[in-house]
Amino acid sequence: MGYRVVVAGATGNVGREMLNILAEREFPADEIVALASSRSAGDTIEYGDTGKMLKIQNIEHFDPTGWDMALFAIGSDATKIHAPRFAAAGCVVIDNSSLYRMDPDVPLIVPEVNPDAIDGYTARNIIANPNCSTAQMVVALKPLHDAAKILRVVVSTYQSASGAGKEGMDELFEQSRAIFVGDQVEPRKFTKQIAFNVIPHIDKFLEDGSTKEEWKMVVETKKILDPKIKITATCVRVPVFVGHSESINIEFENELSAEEAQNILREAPGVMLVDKREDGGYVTPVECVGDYATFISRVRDDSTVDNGLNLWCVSDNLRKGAALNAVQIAELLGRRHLKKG
Ligand code: 2RA
Repeated sequence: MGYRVVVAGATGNVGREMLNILAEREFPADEIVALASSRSAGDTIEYGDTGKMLKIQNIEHFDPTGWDMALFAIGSDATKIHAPRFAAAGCVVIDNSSLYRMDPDVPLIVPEVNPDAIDGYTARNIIANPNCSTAQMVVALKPLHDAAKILRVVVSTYQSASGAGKEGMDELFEQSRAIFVGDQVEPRKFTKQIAFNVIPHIDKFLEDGSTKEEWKMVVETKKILDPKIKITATCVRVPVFVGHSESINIEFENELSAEEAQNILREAPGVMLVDKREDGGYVTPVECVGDYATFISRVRDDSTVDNGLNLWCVSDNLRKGAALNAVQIAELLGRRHLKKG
C-alpha cells in the first residue's frame, strides 16, 4: 500500500516540478491529487511524463481527511489559510512558502544536511522547505563544516527569473524580445529592467538596508546548519531563466586546503564537483537545468584570510531549491515516520 499525496499549487513553476519529480522518482503513491485555485479547477495536468492526466481540484473545497501528506507551493497567504486546516486533518504539510520556516515548532529540512530534525514535525504536522538560495548553499557547506568548522560565510547570488515565478520568466522573455526589435516592455514583476541587466534586489527591503531574501539566507542557514556561523549575503537577480548561482567565500576555524575541500565535495551527498581549472571546466546555470545535483566549481584558496576558500555553486532552483527538496522531505518522512507497505 502506498501514500495518498496532495500537490497544492500544481499549476505553478514549483508545483509542476513537484509532479514531475514525484513521477520521475516513482514515489510510492497510491493516489495523487493536484490542487490549485478556482481559476485552474477543472483543467487537467499530466503526472510527469507518465501520460496519466490529473484533474485539478479547487483547494478551497478540498477535504484533506485521509490524505497522508501535502506538498504545498501556493505562497504564504494561501498557506496561512490552508496549511493549518490540512495539518489538523492529519495530512502532513511540506511547505515551500516562507511562512513557517523560522517557527521553532516547524522543522526546516534539507535532507542531506539535517535529516534528524524532521522528527520534530509532530508539533504542528508541518515541515518547511527552505528558500532556494539557502538550500543549494547548505548542501555545499555541510560537508566542509563537518571537516573544518565554518566561522564565516560571504555569499553573493546570481538568481534566475524563475525564482520570481512564471511571471518573472515571461517578463524576461518579453523584455528581451522587445529590446531586440526596438520596443520597450516596462518592468512589472521586477523593479527594473531585467533583460540584459542585473538587479541587486530580491524580495522587500528591511530596515537595515538588506533585503528579505538576504535575511532568509542568513537565518535559514543558521537554523539548518549551525547558529554559530556568521553569514552575510547579497542577492541579485540576473537575466537567466532557470538556475541560481552563488559565489561563496568561506572562513574556517581549521585548515582546509582547496584540494582537501575538492576531495570532500566529490564524495558529499547531493553534490557534483565539476572543477577542472581550464576553459569551460566549471558549471553554468543552463547546464544544471533539470538536474538534481548542487554543482560546485572553482574551489580555490582565499589567501587574504586564515583558512579561507572560495567556490562557485550552481543548482536548478526549481528542483533542489524547491520541488526536489520537498519530494526528498516526503521520502524521508515516509522512511522515518509514515511507513507504508
Ligand atoms: C527567488 N528565492 O529566487 C526566491 C524564490 N524562492 O526569488
